[in-house]
Amino acid sequence: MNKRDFIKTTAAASAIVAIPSIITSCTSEKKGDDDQVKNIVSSKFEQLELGYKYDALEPFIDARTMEIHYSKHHAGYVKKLNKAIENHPLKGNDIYNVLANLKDDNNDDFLRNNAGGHYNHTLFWDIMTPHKSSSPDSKLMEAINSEFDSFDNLIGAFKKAALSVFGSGWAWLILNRSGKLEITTTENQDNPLMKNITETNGNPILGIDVWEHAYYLKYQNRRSEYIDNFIKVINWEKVSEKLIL
Ligand code: MN3
Repeated sequence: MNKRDFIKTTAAASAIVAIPSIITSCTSEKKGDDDQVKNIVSSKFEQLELGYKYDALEPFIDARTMEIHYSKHHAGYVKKLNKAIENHPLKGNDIYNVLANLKDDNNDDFLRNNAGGHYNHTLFWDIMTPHKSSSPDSKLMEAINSEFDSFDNLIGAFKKAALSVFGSGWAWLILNRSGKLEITTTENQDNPLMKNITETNGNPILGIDVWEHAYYLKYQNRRSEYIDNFIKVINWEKVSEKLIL
């Protein structure tokens, strides 16, 4: 089996079980010696700290947008997620299991919007950086060349997808269930981990928020310019780490 076939064969399985380390949303805590066996699980989802200051991505993403986006929008999703999960059968699961088991059913809408909102934004903060020198590692570059022929083609296709989202949503670069890179889009706060809901499934390694709240203060209706500038702050080292083959 050559390397490429090996990657294809193994990635389909690992894509399902691999748990990227970006979210520690379910904390296990031991409640004293007597309860150690029980390993009480608290279903409290928490917002991770931003790895840089609000103004760190200037002039590409402005400080005011970052502050409102992180401290109001994302914080709001986390608060509502904790409320939504409280009386839901999926209580006690980590975010990946929650997303994977959501149903396309009105009863799950409140949890769906807020679990998606939490996961999506956690990924979004993580894959941006003030340091502009990053580039895909050799493994990711090989996968990009294999599926898109070139890095420039990938960027072009990603931008086109991000522009195509009608209304609020996200564009993604994912490792799909066949172990291949694929670009896809979702509405609202859906994402490709919601396998019962979205048509295209897989593990996101890159995502762009194209809700107006992500860019309107600085860019107004100029989504294209926002996308170009987002691309300039992508943390390709982090994106490369998320490609678990
Ligand atoms: Mn947002």
